[in-house]
Amino acid sequence: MPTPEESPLPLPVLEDYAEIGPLVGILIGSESDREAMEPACVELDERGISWELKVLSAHRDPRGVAEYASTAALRGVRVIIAGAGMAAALPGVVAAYTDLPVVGVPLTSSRSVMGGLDALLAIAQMPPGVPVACVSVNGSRNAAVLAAKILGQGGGYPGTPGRPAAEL
Ligand code: RP5
Repeated sequence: MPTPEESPLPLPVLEDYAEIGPLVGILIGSESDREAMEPACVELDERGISWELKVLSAHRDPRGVAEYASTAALRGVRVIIAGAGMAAALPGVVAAYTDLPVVGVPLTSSRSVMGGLDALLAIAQMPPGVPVACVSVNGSRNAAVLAAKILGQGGGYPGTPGRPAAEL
């Protein structure tokens, strides 16, 4: 049994996440995805919506993805946009770790199958109960527009005190 100091994934201390985060968290599976997500950043900037972008791979850094996704809401993030190519697990894994809405962006790369069909299916074909909103291949601008629309909704999340799920 490892001591807390030896633990490969130390439990987060609440104070570590007390800072106010941006409204939108943008994740990409690789540095090579950055350019394709630029339209989302521009769109959010034009709308005056705060955002952050982090490179976190569901396959290469699953613990990092788990920590980001499970603590994002604590920092004030309200929507997560996740872009990935190929076996694009990132949006789905993020959705597994958070109740925040997740918008997935399937991306093309030089090794994509059928221009990004691989990533499109990987993101859209989520199992019941764990939804990811999926935009078009390389549709990062639409992901930002959708995030803005989500942020524009009032009434809180279903099940929150102001709006019980049973009344929806
Ligand atoms: C995916 O594999 C990434 O999202 C990226 O689109 C693709 C290729 O990644 P690199 O090999 O360029 O890092 O996980």
